Amino acid sequence: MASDPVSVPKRAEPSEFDKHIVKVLRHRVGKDERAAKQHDWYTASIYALRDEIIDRWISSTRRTYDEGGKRVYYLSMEFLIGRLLRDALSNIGMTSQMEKALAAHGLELSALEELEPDAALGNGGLGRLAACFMESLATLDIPAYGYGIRYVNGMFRQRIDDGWQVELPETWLAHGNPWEFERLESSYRIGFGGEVEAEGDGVIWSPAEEIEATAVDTPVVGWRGKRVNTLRLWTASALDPIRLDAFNAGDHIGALEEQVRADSLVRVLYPADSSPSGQELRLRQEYFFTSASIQDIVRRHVQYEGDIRTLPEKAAIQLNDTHPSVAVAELMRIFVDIHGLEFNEAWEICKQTISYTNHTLLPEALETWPLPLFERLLPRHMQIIYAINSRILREARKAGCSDEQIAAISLIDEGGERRVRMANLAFVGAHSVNGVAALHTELMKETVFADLHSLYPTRINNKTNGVTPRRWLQQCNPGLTKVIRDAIGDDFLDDAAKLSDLNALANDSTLGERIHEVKRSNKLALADYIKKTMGIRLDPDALFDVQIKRIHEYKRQLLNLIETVALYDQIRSHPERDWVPRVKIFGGKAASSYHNAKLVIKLANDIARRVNSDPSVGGLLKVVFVPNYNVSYAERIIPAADLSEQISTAGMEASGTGNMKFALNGALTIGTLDGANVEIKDHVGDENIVIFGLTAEEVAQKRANGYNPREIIEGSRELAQALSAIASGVFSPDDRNRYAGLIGGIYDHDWFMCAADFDGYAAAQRSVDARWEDKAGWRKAAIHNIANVGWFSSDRTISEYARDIWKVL
Ligand code: T68
Repeated sequence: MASDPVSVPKRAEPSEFDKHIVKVLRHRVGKDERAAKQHDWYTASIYALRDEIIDRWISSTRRTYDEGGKRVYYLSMEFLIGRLLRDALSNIGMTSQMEKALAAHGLELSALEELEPDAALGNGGLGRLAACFMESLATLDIPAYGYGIRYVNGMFRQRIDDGWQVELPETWLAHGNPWEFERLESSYRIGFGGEVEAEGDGVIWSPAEEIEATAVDTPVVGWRGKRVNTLRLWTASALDPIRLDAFNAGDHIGALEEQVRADSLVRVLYPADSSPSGQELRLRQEYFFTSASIQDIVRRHVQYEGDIRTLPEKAAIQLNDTHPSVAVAELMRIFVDIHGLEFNEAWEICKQTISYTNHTLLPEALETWPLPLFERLLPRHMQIIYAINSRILREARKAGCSDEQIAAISLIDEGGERRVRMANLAFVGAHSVNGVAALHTELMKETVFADLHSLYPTRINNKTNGVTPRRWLQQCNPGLTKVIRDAIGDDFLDDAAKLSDLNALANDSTLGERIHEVKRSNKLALADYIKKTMGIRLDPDALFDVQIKRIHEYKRQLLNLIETVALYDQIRSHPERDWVPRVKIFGGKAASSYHNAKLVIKLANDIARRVNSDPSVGGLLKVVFVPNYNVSYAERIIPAADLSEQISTAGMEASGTGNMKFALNGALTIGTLDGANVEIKDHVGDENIVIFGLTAEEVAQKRANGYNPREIIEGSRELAQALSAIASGVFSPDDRNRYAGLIGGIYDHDWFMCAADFDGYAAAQRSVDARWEDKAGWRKAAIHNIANVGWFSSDRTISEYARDIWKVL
């Protein structure tokens, strides 16, 4: 049906907007409305909407120039923006206009929305946070640019073949991208390699290779369309796309080599999260987009302000993790080599301009580069880093630091192969270094940055993450939004903190009933989708227990699976008990090189196959691993969840943001005292969240004092049985040894402490069952969750960055 021409029913006078869409369809898409296919209408709808957006975009930009305001620049390797049509329509307030206009042609907006590819230019939380921040910046009327890379292939598409993850390229640009504007006039040269020579007082860097970066802009519409900001993504091309001399001499491939090298820079997103890849191409990508962004920022400043020295008054540059931290050296290079500033003065200006956000404490995730590679690719930057380092280390020595402390502070890791420490570079080059949840920030001070923190004790600060309530409540859950509006009015639409008015209504059984009905209909919609796409039938009255996120050992999908197996055993051993029917939903991608994470996906699928086909569980337990989890899938699943799994080993999840989205949609959390879970608990109240497991402090103590998982397993019959069932091949009869190594790891070291937390987790799950049986109690807890997580709006987070770090509010 999708490609059929759409028949035109008789209708009333067309609206102005309707006329506009038809005009766009003819003149820009080049189609007659009688012959237009769904996809033509989709393109025309976006173009027509875009016209509304562009007017506001231009006026937002003009306003910033006229007011001479300070701009925020958010540098991020990743922007996980997902689909934009629904978001833009809703924020600009044109959803029903669009619906009516399309209905006049027999079209449904929701069907056209499904045609939009999901822009997955990110891995997980870090990239999605950047997208939420962009929306909140526009909403709060803060002039801002997001800077990143226009990957041709974003996050891979995940297919599940016989239970195994298979990675396929995702071609989100295959049908063009109606949202983007190429800005050929905004192009910069990016150099790599070559020589550095002294010349007079200064130096000249002559790169061996140069690539051109060109801006491609996407408008970002804030809530109620007040401001439209720019997401500027860089694409790469060769200065000389085809070397005609080589081509004419018969070297047809060699003639195109430069273009191929340029293309490869922006070809793919590195699909590994929470662990940097360490390959040369990655460092090239980092420098490519960082240099283009810094050149663009400096160009804009000098053009309008004249004096480079006033940069910090007009520009705040936020580094999203260390991926753009070469910005510190690049800004210094431009100040010193191009604008002729003296090093010390340049350093002060640099620090005042830059700030850095840390997203992980995992030691293996802290980015470092082999010094020879760095020096070969960026010889001038390496010199600058040495110069910064000598200043910092002299300062440290003066402050009385020990040799050991100096070694930890140094920008160069001297243990073994010498490496450049990007986190230390970002730390010293920034006036603010922030963590993303209160616990994470405290741990930053105590662990990875302990010595830098003692040298610069006021630099580290906390900015607890948030999510945009437009996408994660209003747009993904219109049913719940309507119920809330009926209950407390519209104030919460502009200020999520106002959701707290719901607290007074927590005992209102009519409200509880209405929220329950919305949840049920969201569950039904998800069940329909899963039936249609996977052929698995789900009971919408069962408890939907959901863990969706990147697959990583520290996130402990394995703990959840072990508990699932234990529950399966229990149900079979005690069929006489009143079990709460559960649906366990899993989703997420594993880095392609991450063996254990891929094995966890296979295990989830193996367990699902066995459990779902076992008549003895009688539909009391279903297990589903949804393939290709992405932003759009999250928008379907989160509104349908009853229980949100946030069960990372305490101290390892910096914040989490899915936890906030689930609570906002009325799910209860089962979780550890990790990341932002701690603050969610403080906000919703102890009685409205289910907490279990070791604390971060206890985890650290156990690790320090020798932890013996074997002893714990021997003391827990349920755990021992579940582990031995998995290890012995009960779920993998085709390859009985498949999970021997994975489970063996739990016996031998259990780095993520699944064994230590198992009994607590299983007991917490049974307490969830008991709560579920108390329908009124569950509904009340759901209301308290919705009511009290307004604080986790990214508007609140961005206001704090704006006030404390960027000084723009
Ligand atoms: C996440 N980090 C944190 N990293 O894990 C999560 N890493 O706790 C937090 O809520 C979120 O950031 C936002 O602060 C990531 O998502 C990556 O995706 C990543 C990508 C490349 C390299 C390293």
